[in-house]
Amino acid sequence: MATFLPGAFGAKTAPAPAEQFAPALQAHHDCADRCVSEGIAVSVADGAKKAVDTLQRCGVVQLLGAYDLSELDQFQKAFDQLKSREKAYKKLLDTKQLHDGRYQVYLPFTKPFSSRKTLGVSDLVLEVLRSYFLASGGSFGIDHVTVLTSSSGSANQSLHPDVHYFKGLSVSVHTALQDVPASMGPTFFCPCTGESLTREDWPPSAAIKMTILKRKDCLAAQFAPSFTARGTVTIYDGAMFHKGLENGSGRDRPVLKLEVAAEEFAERRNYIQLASAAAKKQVRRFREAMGPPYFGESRRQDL
Ligand SMILES: O=C(O)CCC(=O)C(=O)O
Repeated sequence: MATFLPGAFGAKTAPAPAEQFAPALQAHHDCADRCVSEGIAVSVADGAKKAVDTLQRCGVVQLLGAYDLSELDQFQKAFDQLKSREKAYKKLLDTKQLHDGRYQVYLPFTKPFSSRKTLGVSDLVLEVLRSYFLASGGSFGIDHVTVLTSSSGSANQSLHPDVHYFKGLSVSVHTALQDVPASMGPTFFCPCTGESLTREDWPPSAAIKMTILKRKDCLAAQFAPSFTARGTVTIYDGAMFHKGLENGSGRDRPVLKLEVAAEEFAERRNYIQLASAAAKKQVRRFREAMGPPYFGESRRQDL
């Protein structure tokens, strides 16, 4: 890549001098240091503004107590029922797309899964998504929803973004279905990464991305929560670098994984191309019900 890029801009183009990126690199370090030292957890009482600020700054935020635990019990009951219907469950199972011991099951568009709150999108989470997607035009809707399991013994993943494009196009909303201690291998993040949508910030953010890909490691401070309580909702931008850590706990780590995309990005990305016909059918139904411009909701007047 290093030899290809200068050629792409013409044979005589000189590479950008390293000092040109020095202030942006310092800003990246400062940003990651702050996210790690202050943490990325926001309580429901702190409100949407703090959550949006953390998501915009760090690329990730954890909302504590954002999912009502009695509703989560209902979710778990319905999911256990789905698992017991072996034939239906198998049709929705995807063992191809995820790596290193992880697999996922697409949820059917049936009650209670067909309610946005059941998917982890409380009014607070909806407000956070609305504010976050404003930077990329304001329109957003569901891409797909699964339960992702990092099974016991799952290996460390390599660092990756979920989408190889700009920030603000795809967001993951992960609800912990069980308490996740460090031994279960939580998701690890390189805060403040992902290519910037703004013209001035794009060159250094792309340079940081290339450097991380080459090093296979964060360039600045890194973050993995030491404990994530059941019902915690973690929201992160799909363009940021992250990886699932090794699950050496002896128990599976299931997460309700909802991906939300800007405008028609879900169609363009086509994440579901490897999914079964049954899974694709359910995803279409979710997209019809919770698609752009506002996750299938008419916007409240007071927002
Ligand atoms: O296991 C995790 O925490 C993250 C999984 C992930 O990022 C992936 O499979 O792409």
